[in-house]
Amino acid sequence: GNGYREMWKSLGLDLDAHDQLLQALPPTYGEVYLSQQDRPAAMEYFDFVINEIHGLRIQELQEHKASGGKVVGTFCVFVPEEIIRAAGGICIGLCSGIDMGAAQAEKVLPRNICPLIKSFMGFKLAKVCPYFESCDMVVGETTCDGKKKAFEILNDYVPVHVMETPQMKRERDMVLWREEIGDLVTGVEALTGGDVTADSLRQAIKEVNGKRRALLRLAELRKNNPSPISGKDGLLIEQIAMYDDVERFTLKVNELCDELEIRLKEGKGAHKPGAPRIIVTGTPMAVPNWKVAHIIESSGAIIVAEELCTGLRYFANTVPENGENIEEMLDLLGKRYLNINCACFTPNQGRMEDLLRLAEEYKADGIIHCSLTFCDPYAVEANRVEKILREKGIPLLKIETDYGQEDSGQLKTRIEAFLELI
Ligand code: BJ8
Repeated sequence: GNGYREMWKSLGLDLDAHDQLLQALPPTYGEVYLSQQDRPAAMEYFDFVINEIHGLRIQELQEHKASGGKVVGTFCVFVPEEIIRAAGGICIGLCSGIDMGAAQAEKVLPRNICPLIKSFMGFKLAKVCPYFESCDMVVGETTCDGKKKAFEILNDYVPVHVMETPQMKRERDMVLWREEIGDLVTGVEALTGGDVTADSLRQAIKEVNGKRRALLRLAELRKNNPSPISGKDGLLIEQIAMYDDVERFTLKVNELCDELEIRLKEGKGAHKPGAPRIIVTGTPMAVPNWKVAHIIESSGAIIVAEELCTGLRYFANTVPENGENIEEMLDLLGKRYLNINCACFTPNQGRMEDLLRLAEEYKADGIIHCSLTFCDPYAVEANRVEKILREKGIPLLKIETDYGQEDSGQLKTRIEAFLELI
């Protein structure tokens, strides 16, 4: 509401451009989310979070900053949130799923680049994202070429600490990654003025594990047939996980799971009996990118899992809590993170094994591979995915799309044809 205008102004937002952004969200949200029949009551909290997306949470960040705290933005699930928390900071996932400030972004970036990269640069240059403007530092990574090089430019506008993510997963890569983790500790400590101690790190690991376990509990419930929750709602929760308050979010996801367990006992599903069960895999679907999920589910299928960074890749593994001292804890943390199966790695066999395992565990009828336009790692790796799924007889549809709505009709036709076939 209007009560937040002063806050947005003090953050240096371009208020006119920001108004336009805020007007774009509600109609889409209403159409994609609020139109769903008989949603679990506990979804109310997540609706509230979206409704307050530039309000309450930003106010919380500002209060944290007013009492001397720091806010750190990230763009990749390789950046360990635990370290930022252990040093007293708040970690916010910044990657953005809407076309914003494209004209400004194109002043510093090529026209033909991944929409996720263009979007975060646009958000920064157009000054429309209060999360971005709340950040005291951003942590980047050397995953794909586009992001890696864009961080050099972003550093002109906000301090960026870049972690070198290896491209392979051998012993020597683990050694490099472990050193990068150590450097992040030093960098974050210098920013917050707080020490990462064995106690604060242990606590942070516990809290973030709690969040991941709640998400995993939700994912497990979706293995049921019928699934008690729509894939769109599942995706929404996974998106909110990136920036909401960790403890409150964990509590709310667990409350939702309690309700879903009751619904399951009552035989209530979120879809018609016999709906095809789909797993989506590929590039992240950052908030508010609901396009493909909405098309899939409004074509009569149910999405049962996201093999995405806004999905299982973010929470499928926890950090062992038995580290005895800080070095051991950082070792365990490093191992957990290097285990993530991003297409920036070569080879990326872990992702293929995961897909086969997930298809079986979630009883999927088909897999839809979605990559953002101009994303080479995922678009090329789609070939490996296709090969292994063909060997196992699992139907696959490959799509490439951006944040625009122009291709919605064409995507719907292709997705409907795929669903007919499986
Ligand atoms: S761990 S998937 S969050 S790098 S920005 S690679 S879409 S061209 S996001 Fe990612 Fe970390 Fe990997 Fe996950 Fe392609 Fe675009 Fe690059 Fe992207």
